[in-house]
Amino acid sequence: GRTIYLKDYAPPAYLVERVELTFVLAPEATRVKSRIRFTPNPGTASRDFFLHGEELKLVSASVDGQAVTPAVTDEGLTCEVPDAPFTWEAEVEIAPARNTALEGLYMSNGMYCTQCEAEGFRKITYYPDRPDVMAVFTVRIESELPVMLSNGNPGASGAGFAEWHDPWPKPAYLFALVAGELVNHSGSFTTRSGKDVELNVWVRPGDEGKCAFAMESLKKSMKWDEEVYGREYDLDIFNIVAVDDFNMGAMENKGLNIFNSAAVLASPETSTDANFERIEAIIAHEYFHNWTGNRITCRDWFQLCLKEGLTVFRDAQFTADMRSEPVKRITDVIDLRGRQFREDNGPLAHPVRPESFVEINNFYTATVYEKGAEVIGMLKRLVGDEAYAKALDLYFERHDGDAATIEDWLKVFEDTTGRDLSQFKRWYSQAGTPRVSVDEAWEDGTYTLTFRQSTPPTPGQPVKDPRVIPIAVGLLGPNGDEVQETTLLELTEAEQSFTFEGLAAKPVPSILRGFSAPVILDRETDNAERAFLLAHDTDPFCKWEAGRALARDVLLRMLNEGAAPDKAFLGALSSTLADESLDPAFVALVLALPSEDDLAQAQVDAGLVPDPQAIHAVRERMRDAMAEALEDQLRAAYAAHQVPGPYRPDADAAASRALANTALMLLSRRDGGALAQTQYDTADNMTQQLAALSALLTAGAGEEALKAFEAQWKDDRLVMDKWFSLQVAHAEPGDTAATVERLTRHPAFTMKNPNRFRAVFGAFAMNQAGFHHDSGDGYRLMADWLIELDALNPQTTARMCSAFQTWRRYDADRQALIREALERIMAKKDLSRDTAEMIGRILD
Ligand code: BAL
Ligand code: ZN
Repeated sequence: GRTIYLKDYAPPAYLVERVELTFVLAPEATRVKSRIRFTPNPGTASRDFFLHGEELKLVSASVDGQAVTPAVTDEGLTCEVPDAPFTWEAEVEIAPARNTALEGLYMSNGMYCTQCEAEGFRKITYYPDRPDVMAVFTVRIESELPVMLSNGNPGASGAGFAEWHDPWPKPAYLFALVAGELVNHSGSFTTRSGKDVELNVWVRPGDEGKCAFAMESLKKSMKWDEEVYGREYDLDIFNIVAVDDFNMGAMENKGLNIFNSAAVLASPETSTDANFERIEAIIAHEYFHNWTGNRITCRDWFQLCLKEGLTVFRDAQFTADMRSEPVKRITDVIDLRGRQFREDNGPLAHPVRPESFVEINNFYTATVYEKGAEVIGMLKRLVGDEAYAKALDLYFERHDGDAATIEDWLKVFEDTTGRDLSQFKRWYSQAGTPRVSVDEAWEDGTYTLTFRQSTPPTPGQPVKDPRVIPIAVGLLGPNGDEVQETTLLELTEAEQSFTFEGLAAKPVPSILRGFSAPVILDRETDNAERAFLLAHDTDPFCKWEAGRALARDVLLRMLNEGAAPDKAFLGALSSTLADESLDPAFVALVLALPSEDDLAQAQVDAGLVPDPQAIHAVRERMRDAMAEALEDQLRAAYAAHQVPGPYRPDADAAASRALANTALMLLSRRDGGALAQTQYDTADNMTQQLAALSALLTAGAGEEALKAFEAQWKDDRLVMDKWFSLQVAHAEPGDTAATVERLTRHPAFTMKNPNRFRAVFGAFAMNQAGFHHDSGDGYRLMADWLIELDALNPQTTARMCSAFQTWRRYDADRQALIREALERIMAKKDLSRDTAEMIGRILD
């Protein structure tokens, strides 16, 4: 594959004024006619006319009505054209039924649908498929299917055809088309300026009953974006479609969002609390893209974080407003560390704004999305809420209709605040997670914190410059009272000190409140202080973080020194459980131990080679100890947090269930699963049913329930995904590969459905002790299946390769086994560009 560089960006030679597309749909031979009005770009001297196009059969082409014979390659075509406005017409043939990559126009259960971001439109017709070419689209769809949708507002329709017109200029990646036997759940929304918008959630017949929650989430999102960002919807209609076969979570196509059915269909019987929360967040995310992504798009794909970081930040704000702000923040940090820090710390590390790529699909990463959102959170903290709001207003005013860059984005903040953001910009250009160490000094009522920052080398970036790091700090007195409320320190130097005066006694510092920057904080401290902060800190994040650090420390001592489960730690958990002022969701988060991956990384940080099986065993032992020491309290918490009445997916009810089910998981270690069996038998919603099944599997008593679950849900794809995943997640280390292999032989297993593949192999990669079992069976099995999948679906295959990204942290034997697996994938004939790039980077 050829490498594309940010530094090589050149504006397009021709711009598009308008596009007319006609689709005559047929599974094996869809005809796509295009009529495109091109005009020379006054912003560039180049007149090289190039249209992207892949896997297309060109039937005919003309320029201003004169037939032409373009020079066609695998990547597109070139043609002699005038240095003046002209009309290009072409007809191509494509085969959606044979499109297993799920990119471009493809079929899912008899339904036609599209996925064009990032570069899928070029598999539909010849076009300048780059985001800085924005055009007004008119679409005509011809087929006998009852529902035919595209972007924008509906135009004429009749027997066998439907027309759509999108008045807002957009890049081709936001194009969408759907046609099928669909039914809709409809609703409406009146914008703040009084415009009525028709809303629809389109699904396959039978799923009508699972749309209400998505519809409510959409209305909440529309209202929130008006209230918080002053952003109003801009078309007469907003359609959402659920598709079973989809590589991503969802896609923000203008006026026609297409969703993985897992990210939209919800019912109490089939969806967990986590599913409801995720659906609400993804609906919001895609809707918010209408302004941050669609009205203002990206100049080129290197600017992906411009829309994704900002939209993730916005959806996180939304979730915090709809639910619990502290719980959202803590769970986001857990996710960031589990996925983004992991990425930043290995061979796949890249800046929030990458500078090169081979396949852009490989850069839809936790770094671009989640770290991209963290960077915006830091910016907001640094300039303050008021300036942030002003800067955003200016951004929308100045760049509406633009394909913009990170420079444009930072400039609105500079112009609003007068701040120089050149040092801050390093957050976009430097990869790697900064490490911040802190020392304290106390003398005559003056308390000094000295910070040092450094960022380890990452691929292509051996040396890093200091960044601007906002560090929110508070101080607690010896009795636990707060003596210094949260204040923001701006660390800009490699080493810098900050003093606090007039204190009566040496304080206990609460550092990085709210996780004010995506850094690793190194601080020499002891478990007594961690327990003190867990008990007294007023900042929910730092309070939780203290408990997390305590847990990590005692687990590492068990692992590295053969220590017994720490009594003081169990005591701290007991106090947390006893504190009725706490949100039960917070208590559940404190009771959850650091992940196996987290502990493996902590060992690496301590200069040790992690043993995944030993890590697994130690966590099991600690959970047994927790169950034993806390049994009475857990029983009481379980009873106290049963939620009466019909299921509601709101944050309070979900919080109670989270604590009760955390207790249930631990109690199943004491009672052989008796309580879990009772819950399983009486559950009237999926949260309770799945938690009970999980607890039964923990107790080794889940065989019957697994069978019953399968019999009950065999016709529900999304629920069956949970059934597949759970078995892999609960498999013993030595039995995980065999479990995966057995599940791949299940009649309901299919490689063609990304959700099902991920249910099994995503769970496999997450089961660290099983995947990294010293037999090497895990690596071999994963490689076998990635090789198979690559021929069908490169994008999902490439994503799954990240299972191997931590390989250099393991012992020589495991590394040799992994290398062998990776080299075997690399040697596969016709390996996709996507997978080749990923394996190449991992091996490098
Ligand atoms: N733009 C791809 C899907 C999403 O981030 O919303
Ligand atoms: Zn997005």
